[in-house]
Amino acid sequence: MSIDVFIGLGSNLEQPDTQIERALQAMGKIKDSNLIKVSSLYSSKPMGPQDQPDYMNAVALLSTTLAAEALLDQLQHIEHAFGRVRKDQRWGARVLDLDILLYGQHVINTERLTVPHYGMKQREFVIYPLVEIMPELQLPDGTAALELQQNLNKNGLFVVKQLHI
Ligand code: 5RU
Ligand code: CA
Ligand code: CA
Repeated sequence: MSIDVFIGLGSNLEQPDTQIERALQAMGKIKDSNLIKVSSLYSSKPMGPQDQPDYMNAVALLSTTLAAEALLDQLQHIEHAFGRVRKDQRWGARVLDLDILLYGQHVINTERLTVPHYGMKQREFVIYPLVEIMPELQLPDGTAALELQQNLNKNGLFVVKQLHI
């Protein structure tokens, strides 16, 4: 049985649009998984520390039979392959960030993984692309994604271009 997983992609260093497109290619090769759908590419103002470049963000739907932590291993491998390095500043600029937003309707709280992603309900750069690809989506707590979107300002968020799987 496969599980629908929503993954958030973010980049604000070294040609972010190219990083996101290449990350999607890499995600398409994850074992025991199929890339089903991807949102448009969005430009967004940095949340958290603001002394960093604007971000490119997108959300993808992956269907997988991998366990959540095995999928996390795959995503972290891709982040490292793209040259992501730990910097001093918390929430600072990065070449690539891949977050598991939702893993089916599962709620996960382990050392390595908090799902649903803890900040997603407040982040326009997550909720707008999520609603774009799955307008009928409900979170495990019963919240409708569309309802969250209606309560979120765009805060400068805009569509840059279409992405292709
Ligand atoms: C605090 C508030 C910290 C919101 C973070 C991204 C946050 C970002 C991203 C944009 C971060 C985590 N801003 N800020 N896109 N990641 N626009 O992917 F998100 S750091
Ligand atoms: Ca993130
Ligand atoms: Ca992350």
